[in-house]
Amino acid sequence: MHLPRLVAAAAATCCLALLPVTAATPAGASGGPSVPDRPLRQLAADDHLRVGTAVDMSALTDDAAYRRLTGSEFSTVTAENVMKWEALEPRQGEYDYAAADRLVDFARRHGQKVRGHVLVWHSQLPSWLTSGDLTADELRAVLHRHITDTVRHFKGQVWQWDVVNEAFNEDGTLRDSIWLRKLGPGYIADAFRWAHEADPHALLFYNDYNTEWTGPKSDAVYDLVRRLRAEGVPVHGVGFQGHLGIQYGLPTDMAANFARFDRLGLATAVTEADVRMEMPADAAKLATQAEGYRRLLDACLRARHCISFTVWGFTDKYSWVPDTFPGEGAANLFDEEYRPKPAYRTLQSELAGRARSARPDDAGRTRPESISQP
Ligand code: 9MR
Repeated sequence: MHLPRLVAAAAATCCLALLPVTAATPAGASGGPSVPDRPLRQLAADDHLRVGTAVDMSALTDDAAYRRLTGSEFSTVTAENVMKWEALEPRQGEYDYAAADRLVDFARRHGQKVRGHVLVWHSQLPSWLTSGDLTADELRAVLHRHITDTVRHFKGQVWQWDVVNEAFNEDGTLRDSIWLRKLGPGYIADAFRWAHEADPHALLFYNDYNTEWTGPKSDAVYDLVRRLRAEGVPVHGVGFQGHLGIQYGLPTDMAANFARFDRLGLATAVTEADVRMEMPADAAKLATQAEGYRRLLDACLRARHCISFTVWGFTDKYSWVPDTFPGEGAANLFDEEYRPKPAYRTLQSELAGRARSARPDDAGRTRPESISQP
C-alpha cells in the first residue's frame, strides 16, 4: 500500500527547516500526520529489508558525524571505492586489503552486512592491467585470479557481490570494454562461476544503471540473467543502481520492471540510489527528489525478493555527483551539515507505512536471509 501523498508532502514540508537528525521534531509535533522518527535500519527491518549506504573510507576515518550516522542508520554497507580493482591491487600481485578490511570490521561491529563492489568492471582498473599488452589467455588468467583471490579474502564476510557491473550500453548491446574485446561475451558467465567457486554462500549480482525502468537496456539485462539461469550459471540477483536526476522526469514503471526480475526467482536490490538536481536546490526540487527516492523504494518493496535498498552515500558533503556532473548536486538524503532532507523523512514514512499495512497472513516479503541459491 502506498503512503498517502499527503503524508509524504507533510514530511517534506516539515523538514525544510532542516533540523539536525539528532534533534528531529517528534512525530506529529506540528499537529500534522505522524512521521516516525526512527533510524532507517530499524524501520526497514520491520519490512524484512536491509537498508544500506556506500561508504567513503576517508570520511569514515576522519568525520565523527559521518561515522555515527553510518552505524546508526544503515544495516548494510558498500565500499564506494576501496574494493575496486585499482584499490585492491595497485601493482600486479601486491594486494592492499587494509581499507576494505576496516570497512568489513566496522560492519561487523555495527551488525551490518556488506555488499562487495565490484569484481568485473570497465572502470577503475589498475594501469598495469589496462596498459599492459596482455594476451587473451593472460587476461583471462588475471581475471580468474583477481576474482578468486578477492572473493576468498572476504569469504563469509560479504553478503552480496556485484560480480559484473555496467556491461551494457543504453541500446542493450554489450559495452565495448577490455573484457568484451579480449575475452568475448563469455567473460560474464565465467566471472559468476569463478566467484561462486570462491565463496559458495555469497549472493552474486549483476549490477547496472538506467535499468530501473523498462527499455532496451533493462531488457538486455533481463535476457542475460534469464539465459544464465537457464544454463545453470550461479547468478542470484540483479542490482538496480538508482542514479536518478529530477531534470529528466521521474521514471514511472520501475515497480513493473523490478517485478519481472522478481518473477524469475532472482533477488533484486537497489544498490546505488541518489537523486540529483540542477543547483541551486529549492523546496520544489527537494520534494521531487523525495518522490524519486520514494518510487525507488516502492519498486523494491513491491518485489518480494528485493532484499536491500542502498543509497550511494547519505550526505551531500561527500557526493560523487558535482565532480561528474558540474552544476548538479544535492543528491543525497542529508545535506552537507547532516540535516535530514525531505527525502529522508519520506523514506522513513514509506518504510513505516508498509510495515503498518502488512497483514499477519500476508504471503509477505522474502526475508533477506532466506534467498536461496541455485
Ligand atoms: O562514487 C564513486 C566515485 O567516488 C568514483 O570516483 C567513481 C569512479 O568511476 O565511481 C563512483 O561510483 C560508481 C560506482 O562504482 C558504479 N556505478 C556508478 C557510481 C557513480 O559513478
